[in-house]
Amino acid sequence: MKKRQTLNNFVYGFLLLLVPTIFFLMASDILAQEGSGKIQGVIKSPYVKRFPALIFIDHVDGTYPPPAEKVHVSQKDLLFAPHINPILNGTTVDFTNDDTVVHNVFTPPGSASGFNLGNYGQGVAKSYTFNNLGVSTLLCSVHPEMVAFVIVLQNPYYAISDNAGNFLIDNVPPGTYQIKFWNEKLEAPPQSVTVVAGKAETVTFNDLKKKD
Ligand SMILES: [Cu+2]
Repeated sequence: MKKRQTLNNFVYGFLLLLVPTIFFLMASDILAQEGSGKIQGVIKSPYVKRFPALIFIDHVDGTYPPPAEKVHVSQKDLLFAPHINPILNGTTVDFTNDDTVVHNVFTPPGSASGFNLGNYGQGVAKSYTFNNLGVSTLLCSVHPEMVAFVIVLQNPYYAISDNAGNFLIDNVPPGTYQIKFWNEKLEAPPQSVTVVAGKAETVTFNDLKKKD
């Protein structure tokens, strides 16, 4: 008899915890659906398999402070990694030399931010804080084949296309936006999209031109 009572108490206790948990999860799901929408789409070009594209919202109302932690770009095996670096305005990037040879980091004319971190050897890290919106090309004066990109954004709503050219920007506040396309080889005009809470809007980029 006593054993059974203990079991009953356990079951009641479990239900007392479970029921509010279920309601909480349901409510938070509804709130998430009400609060935001998605932008999904595809880039119709064979180039995006080798050269992924960055899809981003030009401007979203609000302020989006940079992360407290630095972003890391490595120079390893004579490559910059990552190759494409979307960051929020004000973000500091640590550039580390993870090779045994000397590297350099500089941005050519036409970049949103102009800097040259000098030449430095293995194990050394140098930092730069990006305060200009737009694209900065990263080059190494020692190895002309090395190239990468930092794209400084106003807001965190962006995506990099996958192998098939698909992309998804999630948790977007409702509103009408300009969707911009950036790719190192291709260009496409911006598109206007209206994001509705709880819905996914589809954007297709098929008007692609090779950059000069
Ligand atoms: Cu180098």
